[in-house]
Amino acid sequence: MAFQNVDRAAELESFYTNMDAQNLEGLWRVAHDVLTPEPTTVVQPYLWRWENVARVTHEAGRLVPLERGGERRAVALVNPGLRGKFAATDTLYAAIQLIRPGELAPPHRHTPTAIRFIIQGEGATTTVESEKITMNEGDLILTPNWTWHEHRNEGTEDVLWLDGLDIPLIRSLSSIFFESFPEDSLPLTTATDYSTKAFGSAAVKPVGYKPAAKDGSMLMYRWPGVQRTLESLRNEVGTAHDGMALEYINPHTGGHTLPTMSCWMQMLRPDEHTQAHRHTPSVIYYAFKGNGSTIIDGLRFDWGAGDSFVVPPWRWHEHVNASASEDALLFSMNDGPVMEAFGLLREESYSENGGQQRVTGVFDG
Ligand code: GTQ
Repeated sequence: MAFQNVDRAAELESFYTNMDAQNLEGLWRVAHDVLTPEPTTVVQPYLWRWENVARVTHEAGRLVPLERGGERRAVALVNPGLRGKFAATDTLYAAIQLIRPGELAPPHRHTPTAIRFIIQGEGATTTVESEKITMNEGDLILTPNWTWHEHRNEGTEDVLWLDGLDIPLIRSLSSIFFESFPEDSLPLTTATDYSTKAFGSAAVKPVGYKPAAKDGSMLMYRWPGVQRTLESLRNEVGTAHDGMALEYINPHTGGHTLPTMSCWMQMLRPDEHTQAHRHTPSVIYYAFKGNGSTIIDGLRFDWGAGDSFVVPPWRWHEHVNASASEDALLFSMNDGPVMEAFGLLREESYSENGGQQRVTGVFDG
């Protein structure tokens, strides 16, 4: 009997070696790694301090010219769990982009979709397809999948913004296409800021309006309107897990910001401390105003204006405004629309300890 077992073990071993040589693998050997009871990810919760990111971005401004080939002066936030992947989460990429006075970031288009949240500086514009859009602090500007776009700084100061793209998702689908516009700049056949004129105030649109983007997305959202909405809702209940949270919607469909990404602005009112939850979408946050903390799986990430941080999929998290007098505003993007489209959107509330986590450590970079 023992002899037979040894025999069988030796036979199995050579069977597996043989399978491997033929690029074959048995599910029974890997099932526990593949079919996990819950999502697993190498993405780490992480925070990038504004001070460090800004220093590097300005150094790049001094050292790195803006030219075709490199395309953009964008400093990417690389998740330590995804080194070499040029990604902040499994699906999302974020970067700080700098454009200096007089510079043109050349026209191009690509299948990854981009969002830009303006951080600092006046006088820059983004042209999307044929419409030039002025960029001011707090505005959100979209360049949907395969739309031509270029950026210009026509002012006198450096302009910085947060780029968010679905590059990791589109790469994982091997669907990256990229094309340079054959001329130096895009022809402007639509009025400057036409989208703002058309969609800047009430829930109306010009009769016969056709979205410039092929996927029907909106092109821009102005900060003053978002700010007014937050202010109007200040004394309303809001959400349990995210404070007073707004999603930037596509006014043509009422749906998410973009087919692959949703953008949010959250207001945490003075002393507000949310309940913890976890969900399948991953989120990249940018602290726009104020100071606070986000507790991710017990680790407290303290943030101030300009800091960016990542909440990986399916990790417990809750937010705290550290101030008793000031609001804290968090801009964020998430891959929820993809999750929803494929029936993968799940969310769970934290039920222990009154719905809030015990802090077991503080993130120190
Ligand atoms: O501004 O078009 O951060 O194409 C990465 C790729 C920005 C852009 C990025 C891009 C852009």
